Amino acid sequence: MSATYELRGNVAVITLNNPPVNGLGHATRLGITQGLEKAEADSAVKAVVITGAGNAFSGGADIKEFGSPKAMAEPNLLSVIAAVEASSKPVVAAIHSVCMGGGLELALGCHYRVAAKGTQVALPEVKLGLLPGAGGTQRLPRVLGVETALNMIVSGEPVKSEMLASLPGQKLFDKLVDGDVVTAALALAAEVADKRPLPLVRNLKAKHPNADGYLQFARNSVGAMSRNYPAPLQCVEAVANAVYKPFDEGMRLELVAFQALMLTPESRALRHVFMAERATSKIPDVPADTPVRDVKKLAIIGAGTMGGGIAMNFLNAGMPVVMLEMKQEALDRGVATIRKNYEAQVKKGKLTQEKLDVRMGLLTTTLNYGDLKDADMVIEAVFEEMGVKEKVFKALDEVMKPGAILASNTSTLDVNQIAAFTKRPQDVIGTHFFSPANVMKLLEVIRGEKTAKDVLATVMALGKKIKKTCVVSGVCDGFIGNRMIEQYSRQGGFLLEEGATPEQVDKAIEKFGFAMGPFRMGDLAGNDIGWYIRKRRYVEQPEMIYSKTADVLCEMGRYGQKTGAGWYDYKPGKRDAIPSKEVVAMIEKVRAEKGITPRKISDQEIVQRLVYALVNEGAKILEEGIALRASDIDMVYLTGYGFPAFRGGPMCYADTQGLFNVVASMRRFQKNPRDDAKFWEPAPLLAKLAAEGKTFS
Ligand code: T1G
Repeated sequence: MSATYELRGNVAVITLNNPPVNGLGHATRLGITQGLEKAEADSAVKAVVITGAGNAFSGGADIKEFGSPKAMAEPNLLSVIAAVEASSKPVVAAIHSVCMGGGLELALGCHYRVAAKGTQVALPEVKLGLLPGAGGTQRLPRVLGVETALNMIVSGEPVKSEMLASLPGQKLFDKLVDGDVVTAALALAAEVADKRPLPLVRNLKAKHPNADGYLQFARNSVGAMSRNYPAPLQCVEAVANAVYKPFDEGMRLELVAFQALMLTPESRALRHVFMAERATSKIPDVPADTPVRDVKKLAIIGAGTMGGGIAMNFLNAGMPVVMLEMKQEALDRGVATIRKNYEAQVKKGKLTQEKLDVRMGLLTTTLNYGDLKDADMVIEAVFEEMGVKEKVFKALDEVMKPGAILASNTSTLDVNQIAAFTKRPQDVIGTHFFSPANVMKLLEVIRGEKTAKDVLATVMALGKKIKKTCVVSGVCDGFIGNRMIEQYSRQGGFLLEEGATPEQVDKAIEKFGFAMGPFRMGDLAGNDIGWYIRKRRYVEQPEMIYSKTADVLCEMGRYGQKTGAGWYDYKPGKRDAIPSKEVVAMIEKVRAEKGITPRKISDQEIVQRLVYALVNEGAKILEEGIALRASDIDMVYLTGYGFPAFRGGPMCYADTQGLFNVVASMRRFQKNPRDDAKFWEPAPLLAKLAAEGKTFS
């Protein structure tokens, strides 16, 4: 049973026991109601305490149950909470560690609540495209006030119990304790055993000194934020009901809204992302308990933008870093940049001066490879050219101690070839950070053919320690993300030749939810980066056709913001993208040279051509075994390329569109008078899944 029952004197203790976070799955809910019935029937029992085993009171409803009949099977969470409220004996919640979602709603149904200091308290449902569906929107405002409750519900962010307990007039916690919360709850239970009437949160009032004004303000500010998915605004309306409507009416409306949101594609996508994020660390042939190597000290080769950004991740985690460059001025520049980045954070109040000093104190520099010998791991972030990598890895092979991990930050080059430069290919791995490396969450962990399992496990654990989303990739040109973005960019160029403008393409995909379209992104990152890669590809993969527009743009010296002009024009010192007549003229010239008569292209076709290009390449990456699972590909795009989370990632989005429909669109694109019709031949895996009516995930 996922909840135990024991008597402690004349108090019944019901302990949720559904590891890892006491998700309120059906068995756990049943365990609670059966415990309450037992306590009700036992005249010796004067009070009840509910708590959670292990490291959580409860992480909320069991997300893994969503979509299955079990999720709403009786006793559903509303029935459990009603049973708690209906108990004739006081029920005290003993809250600790994590009290989230349905777990907090369960606690709010109790008559009393005792919390341990340091407990993470949240109603995070909005992050799943939902709203609290078991009374959270009606009860939390009644114990914390409308403003605090609404902020928690709309943000979904956890708040420490001591912060909430310190709020004037709060009625969420009756006691906040340092020590054992169950002991404190038992003591409170003894105190209130005979006290009547039993306090019910539903009988309190949801208060705000200027409810009308505040709620209107909330509607306006949240409305702007929830442009793309309905949940945040629904949260505001539900909390407004707590102010203006009787409790039971507010509960009824909350349930209607919750059930409607549960069915939205946005919620399905966000729930997919929740599970996808946690699936990335699961590597079929590397068990979770694989022993990892002890990595205490890092060496970083290269003090440029990437090297400096990478170093900051480890300095932030309190790990000493030695940075190596060929010239002292490069080192000085790199260290100064790191210090400047930290100083900017201090200015914004995101970092204390003391922490800045600690982090800078962990950083040392050197011009000599010999000084790296005591590092446990080295990451090279030198120029993206195989000859340079060869020199670096041969030098590292000479000086690094046995068992040290040798990692390359290459973004596309062959990690197997790099490993072969050393006598220890089993210790070589790819760690592809995304710029800015100290900000972007994605870390592609490139597993070479000879990479040892414990090296992979070590790097995955280290990635988690520096708060990265680590996705394992096999070795291919561009790994997962850059290989797919190549097809996305190609389609962008073809769309220009066929009749679209950079602005129309960017606006269409930004309306879909991308933070930035391909052309604004190119101008930001630098159009010359893609130009360099294409020049290499023209030699290595002559069959890969590209639009000429991007090359002509670079030949015009329009590298983007860094040259003051790219796909767009820019006023000096400004970042606002201004449509460029010169670029339009260039595109028209390319069309004329290719004999293409421009046509009107719909936003829908733009979005499909860009996103389905990712899907088709992703399907190939999947069938080649480069990615372990479709949801890993989603995580690469969500955390490295600005794909909108409420769409779930390219593969999830294709599933929601129906793979049959995706393939049908690709067939239509094949009829385009284009020279890349063969690209739109659906990948075999995609065609197979579509024919069988299946999905990627
Ligand atoms: N249900 C099922 N499994 C869960 C879960 C949950 N609510 N929360 C976590 N897990 C699993 C997770 O999949 C992973 O499993 C393991 O626990 C460790 O997670 C009616 C309907 C609680 C702060 O949104 O924020 O209540 O991969 O790696 O870093 O209003 O998990 O090991 O197999 O994240 O220590 C609302 C979501 C649900 C909380 C712990 N609750 N969880 O963080 O561990 S909706 C949430 C978290 C709801 C009601 C509605 C975090 C955590 P595996 P982890 P962590």
